[in-house]
Parts: sequence; C-alpha cells; structure tokens
Amino acid sequence: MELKVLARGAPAVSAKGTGCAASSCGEDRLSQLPAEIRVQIRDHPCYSEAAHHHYARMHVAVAPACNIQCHYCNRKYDCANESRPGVVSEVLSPDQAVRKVLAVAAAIPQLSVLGIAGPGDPLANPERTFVTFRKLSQQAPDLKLCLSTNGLMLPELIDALCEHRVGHVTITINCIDPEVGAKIYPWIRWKKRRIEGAEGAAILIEQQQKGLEMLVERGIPVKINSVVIPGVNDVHLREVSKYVKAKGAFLHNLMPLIAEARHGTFFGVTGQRGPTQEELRVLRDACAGDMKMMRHCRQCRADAVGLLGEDRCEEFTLEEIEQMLVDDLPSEWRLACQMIVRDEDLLVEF
Ligand code: CLF
Ligand code: SF4
Repeated sequence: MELKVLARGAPAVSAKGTGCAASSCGEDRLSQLPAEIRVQIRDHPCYSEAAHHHYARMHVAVAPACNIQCHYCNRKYDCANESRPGVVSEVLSPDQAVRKVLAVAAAIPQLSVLGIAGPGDPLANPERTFVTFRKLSQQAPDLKLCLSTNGLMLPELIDALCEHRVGHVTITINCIDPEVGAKIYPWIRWKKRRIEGAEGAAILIEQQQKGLEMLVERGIPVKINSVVIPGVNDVHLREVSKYVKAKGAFLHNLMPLIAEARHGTFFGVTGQRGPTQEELRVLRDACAGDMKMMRHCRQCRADAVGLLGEDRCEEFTLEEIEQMLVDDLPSEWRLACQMIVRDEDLLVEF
C-alpha cells in the first residue's frame, strides 16, 4: 500500500471503503483536546475515530472464564464469519498469544494496540491476562495495552493494571439500576458464591462505578460500552450516559444487541430483538449532548486482527503462526511506519 503524502493544509481524505466521511472523522476535534489526552488516544483506533483509518488493533483470546452471566452471551458458539464480542476460534496460552502478536506486528506495521477482550472476562482470568501483558511489554514495548471488562474485579485489580502499563480500559456498563440489571444478568459469581437477580446486579454496578472512579483518578482514559436492549435498558441508557460522563468517562459506545436463536443465548432463544438503526441513531444523538459518542465500533471478535472493519484473524491461526518465522520488526521500524500519520501537520491518504 502506497502512502500518498498531501501538502500541508490540504483537506483530510477518509480511507477508501471505510464508509466514514472526513467531516465526522475527528481530526479537528482531536486537535482541541488537551495535549496529554491527545497523546494517549491519537493512535488508538477505537478511542480516536480519525485513527481507525491508519492504525490497527488486535485481540488475543487468553481469557476463557467469566465471573458473571449476561443474557446476550454464549461463548461456546463460534463462526469464522461472525464479528461480535465473545466469538473466538481458539483460546491461546500466554506464550501462544505473544507469538501471535509478534507475528502480526511483523506483518501489519500499522498495529498500535493490543487488547484483551475475552472470550470471557480478562479480569476473571487475571494470571493469564497479566502474564500476557508482562511478556508483551518486554517484547513489543511500543504497543499500547488495552483491556475490556465487565468491571466486577476492577477495584481489586486496579493496581495490577497500572503496574502492567495498561493504558486504556473499557467497562461494559448496561445499567445503573439493579432492577434493570436483573433483566440482563441472571447471576454473578462473587466471593465464591453465586448471587442471583437484583442482588447480584447491585454488586456488579457498585464495582463498575468504583472501578470507573479509580481509573479516572489514575488518569487512564475509560471507554464505556453499553449494549442497547430495546424494552430492557434503552430508555435507561440516557441516564447511564449522564452518569458515566459525570464520573469522567472519556467515550461512550452504544452497541446494538446481537441476538439470534442460533447463538443459543437467552435473549436469542426468547426472541429479544435488537434496536433498529433508527432507534440506535436517535439514542446516540440524545446521549451525544451529554458526552462524546463512539460511532465507528465494529463489535469485534475476541480474536480480531487488523484495521477496524477489515478483520484478518483468519490469516493468523495457531497453525499458520507455528509455521511463520516470527521475527518481529524492531519497534523503531514499526513506529517509523506509523509516525507519518502521527505528525499532525501531515495529512495522508491511502
Ligand atoms: Fe479492543 Fe476494545 Fe481495546 Fe478497541 S475493540 S479492547 S477498545 S482495542 Fe473497538 Fe472493537 Fe468496538 Fe471494542 S471496535 S468492539 S470498541
Ligand atoms: Fe459474556 Fe462478557 Fe457477559 Fe462474561 S461479561 S457473560 S464474557 S458478555
């Protein structure tokens, strides 16, 4: 792919095929943010809409277990063509994950972010998650580390997150009312007990809110994901958006529920529908008055690889990686490839 460098001051041009108009792509908004936040997000494809044209992320699926049950989740179901959270073809050991990251980094120089997002909850598998982060910090120190969690164990593991240099955290917050939560979470596992209904949801909500505050205090930009479930939490999410903004979250991502009977989830088999595009747009617009909204999410698999919307996970199966010569580009080389789009005076077009 040839990078065409345009003259200084020329209008920005969106990447072909990404379906995102330049006027909404955030270069201007990015330049208005405080310098330290800009540095944290400018090469993160999820936190910066502009960056998702130029930077890639990958997930390593090292976290199989979960400590709660959501009515929209069934991690047993796998389809190579399906892009949705929790879907994964292979669970990796930390060593396999490191090898995979180095192989991908050598093949995709735009790789800037390594995330752990499942297929279960990364913080319900702390040892596997943190061993992976530690090894990658040593072997690919330029990669930003990112994590997506249900938040149940966030307060207890916050120090470990900071020690391991995790710079971006997403919490899935679907409600701030336990009665709404009881319709989404049948149970949680807490202190070796299974706690059901609103009682369990109340503990989860409290932990999520505590975790959000602690992350903000530590200067970590927090993104909130919320699954929009019509008739269950859609109206309530306006309140959620106000709440998380007041607590200092950086970005809110309202994701449509994906529920089909063939996925075997509770919502799928009971016929719970997802929101229409119009319902989603109206809700996002209503919440946008309260905080910055993410509108370019691709609801990635837990083993996604590449630019958002151009998933290349099938090229990097365990079998393929075993046969690859894993000889990562030195970090400086990768950074040099990326630096051209980091320079805010240069506008580039693919
Ligand atoms: Fe992955 Fe999530 Fe980090 Fe991004 S995804 S852990 S913040 S590196 Fe991004 Fe994918 Fe949407 Fe997630 S497009 S599902 S928001
Ligand atoms: Fe599934 Fe994530 Fe919910 Fe756990 S927290 S049940 S992995 S969606």
